[in-house]
Amino acid sequence: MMSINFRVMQIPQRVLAAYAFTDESVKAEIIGSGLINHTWKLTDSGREYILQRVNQHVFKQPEDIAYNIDLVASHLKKYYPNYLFISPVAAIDGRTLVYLEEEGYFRMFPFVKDSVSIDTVKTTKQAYEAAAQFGRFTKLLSGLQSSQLRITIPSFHDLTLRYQQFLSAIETGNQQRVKESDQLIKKLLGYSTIAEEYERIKTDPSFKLRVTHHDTKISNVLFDEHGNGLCVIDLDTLMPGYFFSDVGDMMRTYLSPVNEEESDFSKIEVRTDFYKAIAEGYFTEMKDELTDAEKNSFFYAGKFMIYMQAIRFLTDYLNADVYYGAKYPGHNFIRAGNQEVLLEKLMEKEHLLI
Ligand code: GN1
Ligand code: MG
Repeated sequence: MMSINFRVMQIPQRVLAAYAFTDESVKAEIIGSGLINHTWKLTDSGREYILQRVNQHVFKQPEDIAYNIDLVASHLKKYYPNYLFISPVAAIDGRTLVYLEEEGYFRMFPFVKDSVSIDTVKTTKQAYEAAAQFGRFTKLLSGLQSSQLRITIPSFHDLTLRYQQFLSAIETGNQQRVKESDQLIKKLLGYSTIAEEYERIKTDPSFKLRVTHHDTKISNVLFDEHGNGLCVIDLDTLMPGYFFSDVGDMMRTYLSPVNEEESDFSKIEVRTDFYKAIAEGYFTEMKDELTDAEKNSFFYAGKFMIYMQAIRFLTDYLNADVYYGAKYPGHNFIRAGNQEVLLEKLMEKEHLLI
């Protein structure tokens, strides 16, 4: 089969054909650092696109993602026609999701001209702008009942479930790894009050379910050339959720100058001014939407997401890296340890940040 040659994974000829590209004209390069989907940038006759292969092990019903995107697109088009919403490009057959037996699901977006995307938050302005964009997105969709969205990953940010999966992995995972991770396991079990707090929140009616992005890392925001936020992208995990999922993931990924891949934990830091930038950016849009109870849980957002990611990485390590994969032995153990240190650093600054 003819395909474009590719370092990580080839783009099947049939996918290109579905969008009426030919091998001769299209150029492809891999981009993105996501752990779940494959992403390429395509250039064809001067036009640029983003092509993605949806990971079917993680997203069992990719049609649900397409459904959610259509739902949100028509709501925004109707009520906020000036909002920059990036709709998928339809294939020749009119579908926005291409399924090919043996190859899986693919979808494509236009590449927004002159947009800039970044991988690391270097300035407080970037944190502010991103937080404002995610806040704005949820606010503009407040007229849409979040229960209308399809659940693309059941219980995705259900910390109770993640905690139970962690406990099961300790019981039934690779016992060699369990033994070697003893100290980290104990530390993370020691933070179980974070999961208990979530249990309480779930029954508290002052915490609202809203249209929530659930993956607010900085590469999911597009900026213009002046560094102003343009819009958010990657709506795979758009589902009903709590504000602290989005705010917490921003804290998890913007506060420290180094990310979850860093193995030199002495580089992990919580930058107070970046925390403030997230809060200010988010509140410019969401101040009047959030209840008092939610505002009072702003700091909790960071604990919630960092803790959940720490136990998700460690659970995966104990379960032989079946979900995230590993580029070197112990990769998920390092990621989990990194997140545990980040959590400690955040908690140390609690008195400064609330
Ligand atoms: C995954 O694929 P990516 O990097 O966008 C994961 C997130 C984690 C993140 C950690 C569907 O996101 O929940 O926070 O890795 N997405 C899924 O890097 O599990
Ligand atoms: Mg994602």
